[in-house]
Amino acid sequence: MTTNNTRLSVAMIGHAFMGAAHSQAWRTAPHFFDLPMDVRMALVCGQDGKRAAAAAERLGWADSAPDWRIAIERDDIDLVDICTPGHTHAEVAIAALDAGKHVLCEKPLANTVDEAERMAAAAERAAAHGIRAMVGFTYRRVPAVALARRLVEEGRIGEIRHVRAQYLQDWITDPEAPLSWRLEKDKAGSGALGDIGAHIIDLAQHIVGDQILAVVGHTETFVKERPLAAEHAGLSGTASAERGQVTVDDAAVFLARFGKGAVGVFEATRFATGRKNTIRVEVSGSAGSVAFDFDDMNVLEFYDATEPAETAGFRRIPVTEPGHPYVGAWWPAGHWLGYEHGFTHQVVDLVHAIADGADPAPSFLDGLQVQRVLSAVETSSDTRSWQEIPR
Ligand code: SOE
Repeated sequence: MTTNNTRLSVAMIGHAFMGAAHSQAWRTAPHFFDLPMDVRMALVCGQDGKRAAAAAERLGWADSAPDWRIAIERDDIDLVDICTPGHTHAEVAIAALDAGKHVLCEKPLANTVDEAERMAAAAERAAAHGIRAMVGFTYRRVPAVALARRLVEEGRIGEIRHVRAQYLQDWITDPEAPLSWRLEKDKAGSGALGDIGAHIIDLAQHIVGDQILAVVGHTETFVKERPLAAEHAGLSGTASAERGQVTVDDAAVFLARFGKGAVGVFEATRFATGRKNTIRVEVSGSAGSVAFDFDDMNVLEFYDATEPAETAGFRRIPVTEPGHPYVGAWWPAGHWLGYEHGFTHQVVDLVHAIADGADPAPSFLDGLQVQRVLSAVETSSDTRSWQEIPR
């Protein structure tokens, strides 16, 4: 249901895994949430015109084009949604913002701090004209994560002491798994660190409402050479006879100090055999703890240290009540949500921010800060030393 005040025509760039997830969000949001704008899925762009046309048909876009520049040139496009690999983000986002188009950009914001700084500067210039930019750290919008943030904000767990965050996958444990673009530094920027480590950095900072000030870490590439991909490969794909160098990390681990004194332990890996997409964040405070596990994503664990010791204990809160963040728009209590709902919530929050003339979160500045943490972890690993995060 929309109130149809103003039209928002969207062009999406890229149509693979993330493109499909974003498409379902744009399709679904107006049907479940009262949006202040009339969203139109106007255009999808991809390098291969035929594949882009097929994606338009399959994913619900009105039109397709073989070049992202067409989205920038078209006057009827109000928002550009970037779902392509990291090396394209800066060029597309800056062109779109400079052309007066709102931008939603997949994470990590960029491949380097320099690119992220230029993107944040473009977002600041555009904001002066009412143009908004958001980075897609989608897991913030899982209701149980939003509830964790709310409880921390309300002081329910007191002063934050510890953050434990893990993002565990295993899709390249097999040394013969092909070398997809996610394993190439010039396309992806980094490996597990930027692809999934970026999510837990954002999640941790978001939940505790604080920023990482310094890190010490180690990155590792376990399998240094792999077969090249025989065909365009995302998380799967077939291998060719030729081999190539893996130029990114397979795993990254680091310790962190937060601004208000908390300490953090982070682990991001594509080699956690048996773990497909496990995200765990646990925060311990002076008055309690919260713990989130994406494998049980509709539940938030909460420990209230102010309860009498004889009955205190971690409680599983099913985050499915209408009063829980985002949940009221969906199903009656007890009917669980999934991976895709976070993307819908992301679109809903972005459309509201645009209509309200407010800065959406996470902003490009937030994306830049995460980029600085990623870069500091790499420098720390290279130099074997603690690294401060520039403010
Ligand atoms: C692959 O690791 C990937 O698709 C990431 O790129 C996404 O950001 C994550 O949500 C799921 O896994």
